[in-house]
Amino acid sequence: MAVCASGAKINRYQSHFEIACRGCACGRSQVSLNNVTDLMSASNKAIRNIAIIAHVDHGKTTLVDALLSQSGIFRDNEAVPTCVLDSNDLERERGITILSKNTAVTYNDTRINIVDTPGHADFGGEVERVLGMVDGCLLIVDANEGPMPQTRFVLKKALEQGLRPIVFVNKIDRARVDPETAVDKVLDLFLELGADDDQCDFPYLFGSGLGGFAKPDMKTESDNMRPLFDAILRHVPPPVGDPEKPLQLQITTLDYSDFLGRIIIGRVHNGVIRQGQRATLIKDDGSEKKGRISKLLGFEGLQRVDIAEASAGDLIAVAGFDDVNIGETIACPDEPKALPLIKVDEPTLQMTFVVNDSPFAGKEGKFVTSRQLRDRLQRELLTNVALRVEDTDSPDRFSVCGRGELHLGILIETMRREGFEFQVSQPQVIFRTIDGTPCEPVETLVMDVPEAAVGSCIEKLGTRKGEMQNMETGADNRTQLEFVVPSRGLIGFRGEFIRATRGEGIMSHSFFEYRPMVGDFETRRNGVLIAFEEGTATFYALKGAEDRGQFFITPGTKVYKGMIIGENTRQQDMEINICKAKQVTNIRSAGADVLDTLQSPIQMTLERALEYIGPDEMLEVTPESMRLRKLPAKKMAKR
Ligand SMILES: Nc1nc2c(ncn2[C@@H]2O[C@H](COP(=O)(O)OP(=O)(O)OP(=O)(O)O)[C@@H](O)[C@H]2O)c(=O)[nH]1
Ligand SMILES: [Mg+2]
Repeated sequence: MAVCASGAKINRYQSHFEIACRGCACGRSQVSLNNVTDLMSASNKAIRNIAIIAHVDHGKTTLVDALLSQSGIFRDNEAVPTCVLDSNDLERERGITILSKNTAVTYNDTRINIVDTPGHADFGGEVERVLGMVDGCLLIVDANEGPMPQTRFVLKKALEQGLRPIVFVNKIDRARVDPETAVDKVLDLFLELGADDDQCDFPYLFGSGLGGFAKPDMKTESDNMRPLFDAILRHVPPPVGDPEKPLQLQITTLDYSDFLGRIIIGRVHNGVIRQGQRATLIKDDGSEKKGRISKLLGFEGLQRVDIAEASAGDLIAVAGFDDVNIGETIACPDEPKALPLIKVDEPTLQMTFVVNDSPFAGKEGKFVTSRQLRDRLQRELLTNVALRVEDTDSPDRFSVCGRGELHLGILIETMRREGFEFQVSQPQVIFRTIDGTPCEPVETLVMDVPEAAVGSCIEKLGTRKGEMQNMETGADNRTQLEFVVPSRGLIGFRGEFIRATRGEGIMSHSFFEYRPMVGDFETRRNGVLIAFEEGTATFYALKGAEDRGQFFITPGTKVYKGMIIGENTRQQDMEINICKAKQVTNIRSAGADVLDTLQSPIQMTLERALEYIGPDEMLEVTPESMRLRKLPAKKMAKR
């Protein structure tokens, strides 16, 4: 945020014009939003750029569906899937947004460029990345839940950018909602985050993305989204930027098409960009590369359409430059001037990716070598802004840092589906030294649990050095607990939480800040059951060892010596022979074999395995399977 001569903050849309700040006595006149609009070129007036931000599942993508369909971009008979912007496979499977995406609708002759963002804390980097390209944001809050940890994170980032959010209290179609209290809580959050007077005086609406309606207050009847469209036109300032200045386009998203190659998505901050023109790419190290804009595309609903030119303030896609990174600038070749690079928070979690060296290595994957692994990780860095990849002293191991287990988990799952085979180590929290003090990341954790489970949740977080911030008992005998807890304490906590609440609890957490280390604590896990030799697991052997613990495998699974096949009921690890077959004799036994069944095994999904894995263990990931393995003592010593 810019600061004027007397040190007061200047709002983003004002600072671009170098005009006076609000409520300050530095001598320059105050400028209202309408004056700002007058200063715009005619083309800028007809554009609004807005990001949709919220906590996970508060209904961002569903709201975009409603905005798209009510702006009339779909044909009447067109089959449109729900959450149409969640277009990649993993997003559809999990029902979450992972990557932020651009779309645009036209309302009253104004183009509204909309950026949908992910709400999950691990993808916070995506939100930070796109906030620089918009002039306003729509903060969605669930009428029932109110602001949650990630609401706080995204709002903080938006306020830091000088944006003035419009608040949309969503899901009011549901029973027993309390929308007015949600607005009060949002105001508290604004105050807590140090919003200025103008930001605290935020416009708000009530509505339902699913129901497709918005209204200014709870008493009014409405069956459409027009009040929201109107609020966007009224409260989001038109984009700033000078079309007369030399071209400056900042790259915020990268995409790829087989036909066009690398596609760059970003905002034209200044100047005009034309199809076919020469341009200069200014890299993050300051070096310059000349090229040509081979394709210029604008957004229209879900389509990207050819356009001849775009001017300052618009969000567009271009092709023509291959070797680009997020944050770099495409500028006018005669006067190349870089925009400041995009800054995102540092990662908090580290994992080591290792070439697979298990006894079953190379059997199932297409890409298995260290070079292939390294190239793939480097490629990911181009688009994944919050990720860091570093080489280690061994050519077979790479240190990969991300924003959480899900962030890294999605990368692992994507690579696995592409045919990669590799191993990953237990996720480790990244410590930092701040002013000479060793610090660790802490997170805010909000849990909604049945009353009966409150005691055990508090106790479990106590042993993990969590500090309780708030406790509220709501309707239906459910209690909301708020904690600040070291990220270390949350690794592996989800499984315990599900057990403690018998699957009825809801928890969500988001990075809060770095704090001085709180010392060691133990997060106990039972020992594991380890396969004693290579072979195929048999029903007979599994049945015989059933009282040892719970298995992760079924009869017929191929195992090797050192592979983890289950969890022991005791604290120690135990090797067992799981491939024993029943002795076959040709003497008929008196009683017929009783039809026997095995206890159902624990399904080790990727996320569960990442939470479960211990420090001397590895998770082997291949396109077909996921296996946990105990590292031999010799290998551990090498680590
Ligand atoms: N009752 C009701 N349910 C809604 C409404 N809007 C969204 N939902 C439901 O809430 C769930 C989450 O919706 P999404 O639109 O995927 O939420 P999101 O904020 O985009 O989620 P992420 O992108 O993963 O952060 C879905 O099951 C929707 O059907 C609403 O207005 N009313
Ligand atoms: Mg979404």
